[in-house]
Parts: sequence; structure tokens; C-alpha cells
Amino acid sequence: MEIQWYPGHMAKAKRTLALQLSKVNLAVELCDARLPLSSRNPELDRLLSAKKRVLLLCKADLAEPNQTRGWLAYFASKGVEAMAYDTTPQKTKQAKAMIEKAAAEMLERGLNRGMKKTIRAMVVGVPNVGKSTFINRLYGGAITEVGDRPGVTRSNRWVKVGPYLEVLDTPGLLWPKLTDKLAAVRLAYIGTIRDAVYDQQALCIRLLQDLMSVRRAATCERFKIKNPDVEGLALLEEVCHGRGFLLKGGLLDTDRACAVVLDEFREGKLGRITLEPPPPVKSEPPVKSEPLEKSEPPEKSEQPLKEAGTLERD
Ligand SMILES: Nc1nc2c(ncn2[C@@H]2O[C@H](COP(=O)(O)OP(=O)(O)O)[C@@H](O)[C@H]2O)c(=O)[nH]1
Ligand SMILES: [Mg+2]
Repeated sequence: MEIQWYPGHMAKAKRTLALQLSKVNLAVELCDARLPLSSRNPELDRLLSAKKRVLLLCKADLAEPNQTRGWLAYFASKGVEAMAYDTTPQKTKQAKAMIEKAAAEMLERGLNRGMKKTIRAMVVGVPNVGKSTFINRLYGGAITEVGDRPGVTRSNRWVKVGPYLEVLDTPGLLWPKLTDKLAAVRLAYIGTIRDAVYDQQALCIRLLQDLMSVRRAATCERFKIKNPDVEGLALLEEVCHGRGFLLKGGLLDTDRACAVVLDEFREGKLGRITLEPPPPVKSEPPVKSEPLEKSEPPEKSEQPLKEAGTLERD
């Protein structure tokens, strides 16, 4: 299954981002808590050069909490300031405090060198990670459009969110890393590369198979699968039968089944699932298991998807 990020799309995103980044002191990097490495941009380090950065693991409400704790320990061990974020007022307050603290540190350093200025920050992240939603929450109102329209260039607008902190209301679009095929497929699962070229049916079948191996009971229940031991197209057909996705003449509406499976997975209807396991952090005690979330099936609830893949990067 080939997944591509349109080169034109990426070139435009790069140009826009470089221009925006040249105007800020601080970057608020958003990644997806379900894929904390693969949803980070491989070139951001270079693009940011010496700029200060804080990291939010977004959509933490859809990720497995123990795995998220493991990820936070991992980022802490790398000296990256990070927190889990889920759009609640409490987390928004916490995120704002983290950004203001980072800005205050910079401001202080500037003052020591006789500079007095406002710190300017911008939000950056891959498509659909929750940039617009976060900016809106930060301001406490709808200031930026939420939805799948990446790369919409608007005139730069700075919004004051603290006495010495301004945030650019246009989120910076980053392109995901797609050279790692497993990562690319998982980015497609969570909807990062919706407008990329991929075969929806092949993607959906692969997701179903992955789900059957880590959330078997929940998947069978959700999609009313009666014969769980089938694979490939037959599994998708099970969903059509189970959920009644039928066309005239008894034909199976596999397109509808694909759309529903992907949507429901993305909405967290199959439970909280982290697709990329955190690398072990040496000096830290092992992540403790906590009681399972009610919505999750009892078995295997803390497992990342199979074939976790090797975690390179960082
Ligand atoms: N479950 C969940 N969904 C979120 C969260 N943040 C954003 N979303 C949803 O993710 C989708 C993309 O959000 P958006 O802010 O437009 O992403 P952007 O492309 O990065 O600007 C929208 O449907 C949001 O409602 C979150 O923390 N949890
Ligand atoms: Mg947006």
C-alpha cells in the first residue's frame, strides 16, 4: 500500500512555515498522543534552529493513558518539555501555563541582556492534529477555523494571550514523515493524511486486522462480526453483514463499511489505543498499570498495535 504526501502540497507548506517561523521566538509543537514520534515532523529541529519549543501530546483522550505516561517520561528523559493535552479547560489552562513559563524564561534571559520585548509564539503540527482547536481553546473562543483545510494562508494576526506573550492565530502546517511505511499507514489510520493517495479499502482492511489482534472483543462487538476468524476482504464483508451495509440486490456496501470503520476508530469508539509504544526510559521506574477504562475490553488493553516497529528517530 503506497502512501504519498503530494510534493506540491509539501513545498507550499514548507514555504509558508519558514516565513511564519522567521517571525516567532517560541514554537508550540503539537503531535498526536497515539503516534507521538511519527506525527512529529522530521525537519522541525532544523526549521526551528535555536528556537524554544514546548510539545503537546494532543488527543490524549483517544490514547491509552499508561502509554501516554510512558511517552511523557520518554520526552522528559530527552529534555523535551511536554504534556498530554485533550482540549478540556483544565488541560488548556495547564498548556497555557507551560507556554507562559517558557516565554517568561526567554523574556528574563532577554531582560538580562538589556532587551525588553514581547515573546511571539506559534502553533505547529501535522494536518488534523488539533492545531486550530487548540488555538481556539487557548483564546477561549472561535478564532481559527477547525477542519481539514490545511495550508490556508491568511494575513498574520497576533493575539495577546499574556502580558508579554502573543500567539499567531494561523497554525503552522507541518508535513509528516512518510518514509517509514508502518508509520505512514498508522498516520493514515488516524486521519493525518486523508487527502494523500492511498487505497481506502486496503487501509481499512489492514486497520480491521490490526484491531482484531489488539481489541478483538471490542471490534467484534462494535461491528457485529459473527465470524472473527476470517481475514482480508472477508473481514470487511463481515462488517457489511453485521452492520447491515447492504446495497440493492443484496450486494455488500464495502465503501460504506470502510468509511464507518475508519470514522469510528478515529472517534475512539473502539477504546483508547496508542499505536506507537513509548521507548523504555532507563532510570525511570516501569510504568504502573492502572485500572482499565470502562469503555475498554478487559483483555490486552494496554498493548500497542502489533508489529510495533522499530523506533528510530530522536
Ligand atoms: N478526540 C479529540 N479530538 C480532537 C482534539 N483536538 C482536536 N480534535 C478533533 O480533530 C479534528 C481536527 O482538528 P483541527 O483543530 O481542525 O486540526 P488542525 O488540522 O491541526 O487544525 C477535529 O475534528 C477536532 O474536533 C482532542 O483533543 N481530542
Ligand atoms: Mg486547522
